[in-house]
Amino acid sequence: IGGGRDRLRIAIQKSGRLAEPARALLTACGLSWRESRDRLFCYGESLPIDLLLVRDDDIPGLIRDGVCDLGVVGRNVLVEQDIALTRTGAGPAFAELRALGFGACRLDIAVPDTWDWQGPPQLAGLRIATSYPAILQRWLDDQGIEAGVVELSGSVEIAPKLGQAEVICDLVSSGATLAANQLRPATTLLQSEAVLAGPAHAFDDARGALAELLLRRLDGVLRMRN
Ligand code: PRT
Ligand code: ZN
Repeated sequence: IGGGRDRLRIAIQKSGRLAEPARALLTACGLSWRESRDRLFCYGESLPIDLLLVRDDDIPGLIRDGVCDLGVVGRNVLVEQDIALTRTGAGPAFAELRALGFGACRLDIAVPDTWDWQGPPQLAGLRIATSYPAILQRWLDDQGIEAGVVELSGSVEIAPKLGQAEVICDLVSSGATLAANQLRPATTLLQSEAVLAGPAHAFDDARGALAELLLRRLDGVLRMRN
């Protein structure tokens, strides 16, 4: 780490929603890899661009620590960790280099479907369950609303039923999960999709040219897909 490297290392999700499309996109950019035995690290063959297969939540931290140079991650995860890091005074940690056109979802406030939704001020004094406390708190601050933020790592949609919160703030794509829990989307905090993330500052060694080459190819592939 540091001191310059001549290979580029990209973190992608090991398994999950973004894993296959991320790999397919990089393959379409002309990258190929030699599979390693532990299948966590893939050595780049056609170009000196390697893959690290990890949990999506670890990707921003790996970029910040310089373990990886770039990552494919949901904007929701990137923004959440960027706000959290910026708060600690370190300054913006990440750059969103490209939106990748897959993994689309929204981070929504959802309320019980029996409620008559009258707008954000209705949330004042309530408890909101979420896995995205930093994005939610920033939005509440912007709106000038004081509400309780209940951080949960999963199963946010059942929090109202369990009495942990009155409303939730969670990712939504089809809306089926909300409907199955007698909730409905009320307002959107963030439009998300998979993005190519990098550090806030440009590379000052051979990785800079590699990253530029990749971005040029990526732009070509994304143009053909749209
Ligand atoms: O193991 P690892 O930590 O890597 O994976 P993970 O389980 O944390 O992530 P994963 O694979 O579930 O999601 C990865 C990324 O996909 C997210 O960070 C988002 O950027 C994106 N994405 C797109 C989604 C969804 N759509 C989505 N629908 N992530 C989660 N969901 C959830 C949603 O919260 C809801 O509970 O899926 C459920 C079903 O959604 P509906 O509205 O279609 O019913
Ligand atoms: Zn995750």
